[in-house]
Amino acid sequence: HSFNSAIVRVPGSSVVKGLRADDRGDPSFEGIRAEHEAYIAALRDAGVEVTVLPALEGFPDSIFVEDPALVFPEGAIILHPGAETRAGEAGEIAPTLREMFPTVIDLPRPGHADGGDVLNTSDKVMIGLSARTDREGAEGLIACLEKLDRKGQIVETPKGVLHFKTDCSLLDEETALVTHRLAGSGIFDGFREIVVPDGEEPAANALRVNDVVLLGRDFPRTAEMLDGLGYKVVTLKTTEIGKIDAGLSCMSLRW
Ligand code: CIR
Repeated sequence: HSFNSAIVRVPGSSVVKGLRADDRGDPSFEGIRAEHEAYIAALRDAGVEVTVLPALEGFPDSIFVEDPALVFPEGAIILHPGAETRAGEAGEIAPTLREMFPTVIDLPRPGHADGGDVLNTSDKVMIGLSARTDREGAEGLIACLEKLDRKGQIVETPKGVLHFKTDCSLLDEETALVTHRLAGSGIFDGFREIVVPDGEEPAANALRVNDVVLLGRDFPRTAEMLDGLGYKVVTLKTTEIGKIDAGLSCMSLRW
């Protein structure tokens, strides 16, 4: 979890029409912009050099750059997002990745995979099956990972949950922050599991960056718990992006 570099994309005004499972009303554009700016500042404060890509008005969800690609220091994989309105985001980010990475591999079609379903651990890359990531996409991704000398493992995303990482994140190499519904699933056998308090499920999509853990500000009980365990917690407002089902990992690609 030591990162030097990240890519983000600024939101366009179309972001207020981003996809969501439950409509709680459109988020405010100004609110999203402020949350995104604070996120970039937090990455920079954590020692990350951030490349900021321009807004794409034609793709309301394109601020969530984690989904159309997967990056490692040695190479990048261009994915194939499972939501129809997001599929074109892969082609939009590809030229930047081809410039920045020595190796770039394309996920074979027609499989689908979203980066939000992918959790990179020290010895393997977990790929959660979901409404966005199908078996064909997950298997294709395993083949791409092999070309980068990495091992992939297919896991189940809890039912009704957008992405695998909606419900989990790694706090360090041995510790997973998970929701109650994911805890005890066996997926994190061999890890220490820390369960987010009931009612704060979206807090599980935290983001460990170097020596800090970025956490949504609306989850005070989780913050207090992690603080008590000795983590250096930086809270960020995610109220508006939360209305379009996003947390902290989805707004950047990191390596
Ligand atoms: C979507 O439904 O695709 C976006 N509204 C939210 C994507 C969040 N991505 C992520 O957690 N990796």
